[in-house]
Amino acid sequence: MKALITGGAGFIGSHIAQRLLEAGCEVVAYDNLSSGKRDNLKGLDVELVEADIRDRSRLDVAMAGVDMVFHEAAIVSVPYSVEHPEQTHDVNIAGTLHVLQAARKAGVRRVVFACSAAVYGEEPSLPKREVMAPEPVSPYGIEKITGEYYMQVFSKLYGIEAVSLRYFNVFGPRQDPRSPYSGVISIFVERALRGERATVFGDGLQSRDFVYVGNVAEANWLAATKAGISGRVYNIGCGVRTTLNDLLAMLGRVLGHPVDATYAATRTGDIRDSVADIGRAREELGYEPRVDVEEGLARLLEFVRGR
Ligand code: UD2
Repeated sequence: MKALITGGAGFIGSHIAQRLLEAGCEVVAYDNLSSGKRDNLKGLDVELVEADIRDRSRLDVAMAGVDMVFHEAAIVSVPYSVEHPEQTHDVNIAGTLHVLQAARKAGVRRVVFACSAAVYGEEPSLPKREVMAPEPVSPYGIEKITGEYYMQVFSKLYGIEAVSLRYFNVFGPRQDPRSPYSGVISIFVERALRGERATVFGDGLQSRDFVYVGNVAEANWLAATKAGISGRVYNIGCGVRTTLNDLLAMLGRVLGHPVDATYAATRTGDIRDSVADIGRAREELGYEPRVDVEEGLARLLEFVRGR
């Protein structure tokens, strides 16, 4: 089986690559290296195509003979989308349409789309369930729900099998900690190891469903291989709500010393609370988040220290 991963040299993409190789797939990573890195694929038997998802002709060539596509390429930052909505629209919506069109043209059997919990936005009830009406509060949220609608419409109109996974807050090895737009765990870990204080935007009582990247890679494999789920949407998290203050305490436990934090203003476009109901993924995909947050943090620390 041949698989193509857009954003394959990125954080999540490279973990999917690893999972697919374990399953015996031939893997192509399609990445413009804007945030992805060659290094993320070191030691993996993966063909890297260095190209942009907005480049249809390169996509068409790369899709030849591909059976399944994992569409991870995106500008993933909520605050960046607030500042640069036209650019994120272009990559996250137009880019997704290009990927779907190229996949359709090449006769790809199934596309698995990296959607996001950001689609729930202001919908106040917890935990988040897939049947709730999306209420995005950032351009990023709009872009991800649009991608998801495209998956569903392509599945109905053209018969291409398309499945969306709404990732909650993914963390783990190879997540880049160096940008202000990076995921909070990668930033906190990096700062803690340098003996620097973490900055918490807000009171630290905002909550997220942090999910270790290995669980997400497994969910992708299940979403690519389960029969009869075309057009479906699944939450992928742990189903556990962790506040940023809880996270700091947990990190302190794993590190063996407390992590100091400074509290600053709340970030524009941020949602307050987020936790997934993963019942549908459990039932229909057989998904189980085998690595919990604390174990994931320990694995991340081991990786960062060994680097
Ligand atoms: C994450 C994903 C996003 C989307 C969303 C789904 C990243 C980078 N973004 O957005 O793609 O899938 O989840 O809900 O993974 N914070 C601090 N200090 C810092 C950095 C962040 O307090 O130094 C706070 C931030 O204000 C927010 C929380 O931590 O309240 C999580 O921020 P994030 O950027 O890690 O993730 P989020 O939920 O905005």
